[in-house]
Parts: sequence; C-alpha cells; structure tokens
Amino acid sequence: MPALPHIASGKVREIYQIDSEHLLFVATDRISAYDVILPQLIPDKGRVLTGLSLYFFDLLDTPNHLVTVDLGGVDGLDDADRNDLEGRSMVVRRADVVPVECVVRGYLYGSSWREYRDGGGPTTEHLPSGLRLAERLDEPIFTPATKAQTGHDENITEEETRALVGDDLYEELRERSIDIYLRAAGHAAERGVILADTKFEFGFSDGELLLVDEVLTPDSSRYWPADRWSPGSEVPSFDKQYVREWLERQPWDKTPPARWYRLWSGLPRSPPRWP
Ligand code: Q0Z
Repeated sequence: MPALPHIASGKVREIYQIDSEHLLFVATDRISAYDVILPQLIPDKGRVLTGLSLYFFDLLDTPNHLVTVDLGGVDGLDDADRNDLEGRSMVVRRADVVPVECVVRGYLYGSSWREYRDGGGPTTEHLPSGLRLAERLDEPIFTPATKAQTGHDENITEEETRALVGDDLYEELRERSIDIYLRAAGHAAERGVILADTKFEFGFSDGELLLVDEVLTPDSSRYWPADRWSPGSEVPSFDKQYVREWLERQPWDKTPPARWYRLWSGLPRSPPRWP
C-alpha cells in the first residue's frame, strides 16, 4: 500500500489522503463473505469493481466525486505503487459524507424481507400486505440505513432519517437515489439483469451534493439474472453466490478469522470399516 496518509479501511476498499481536497479511493482484491474477509485474494477483482463504478459514473452523468483515474498527478507514489494502484483507484473530491446509506429497493429481499416476514420494520413502512419473497414492488422504495456501532447497517425509519439530515436533504436524497436506481435498473433490464436493490452514498463538496463512494457494484447492489427470478423463491445473486455455496460445504463456522482449511471433498477421511 502506498506511503500516503491512510484515512479509512473497509472490508474491500481503502482510502488515502492526497491533499486537503482529494482522496485516493482504492478497491483491493479482497473478498468478504458472511461479513468476514477471506484469506485468499481474487486477482484483479478490485479492477473489476473500479471499472463498474467508472462505467456507471459515466452512464449516469450525475454530479459525483470522481476527478480522475490518472495517477500521474499524484505525488508520493513510486513505480511499484502506480503499478499496484493503476486501474483500481480513483482520485476523488473529498466531501462531507451524509451519515445515511441511501438504499433503494425495487424488490422485497434481504433485511427488508426479514422485517416484512417478522411483522414489519423501518423498511416496510410503505409496503402493502401480502407480498412474497423477492416480489417486485409497484414502485421502488427509499429505505435508508445507518452504520451501527457493530459495523452492521441498521435500517432506520423515514422519521429517524428526517431527524438526522433534515426534511429538505431527505427529499433530495430520496429523489436523487430513486432517479438513479430507475435509470440503472432500466439499463440492466435491457441486458437481462435485475437490479433488485442498491445503496448510494452522498456527500457535500463546495455546497454541491455529490454521489460518492462506489456505485452500482455487486458489493453495493443486488443483481439477479432475470431468468432465474421467480417471486416466492430465493434468487441466486451474481457475484458471491459461488463463494457462499462453496463455503457452505467447508468446515468453517462463519466466525472470523476465516483461515485456510484442507479442502473438504465431502468424502469420509478414512474408508468405512468392514464390520
Ligand atoms: C467514504 C468508505 C472505507 C471505502 C469516507 N469522496 C469522499 N469524501 C470523503 N469521505 C469519503 C468519500 Cl468517498 C468516504 N467512506 C466510506 C470507507 C472504504 C469507503 F474505509 N468513508
């Protein structure tokens, strides 16, 4: 990692300081599953993530934090750093990040489904009764969350969100988020992909509300192959489904740290004894 001041670590991403107005936003090759970072890197995964964010920043053409992917103007990097970082990094405008995760859902799944099934919660305030798992909603809903102390996101009500950010910013976040969701979901639908839900983050820079963070990546979004969707059943997600299913067959209890195990073939370790 470069010799720049380190600002923040996520499970997959790292943020460094370039100067008072700019950050270096880096996607690593780490992968997390069941909220735990796995010990093996996925070569160039971070470049795929960064490529997806860049693709959607370009497509959406909405005010965002991206400045450049050219590291030529970034001081304090040597050739090895540039080689490691090229393609997986964005120079971004430092913003004052709004303290709510702007989640938009077009389908009922994940934590929202669990709330709904269990009698309701913050995300189900505006939903009719009688919906099934993975059901398409009549219109997308804005269901913000906050970063809880545990590191897990916690869904919050409209009233709680309004109390956090104020009514005017609430309306702006909801309108921007739903508009972006609808455009991205339409783009995906034309390609046989359902964008079930996604999460945006916004921040202020020079008085302007910018889309920040990664956008519409499989880490921030739930993408489904349209031909595998049917309401009432679980849908296999693109991205980590293979990894989750493989982990299910390993002798790991999903508590950190994930470590290397001998591959478990599923066969007994010694032949059964002849009585
Ligand atoms: C985003 C995060 C982490 C990945 C800070 N443009 C910005 N200006 C100021 N702060 C941020 C951004 Cl994107 C910012 N995060 C969330 C943390 C890795 C994303 F460690 N934190």
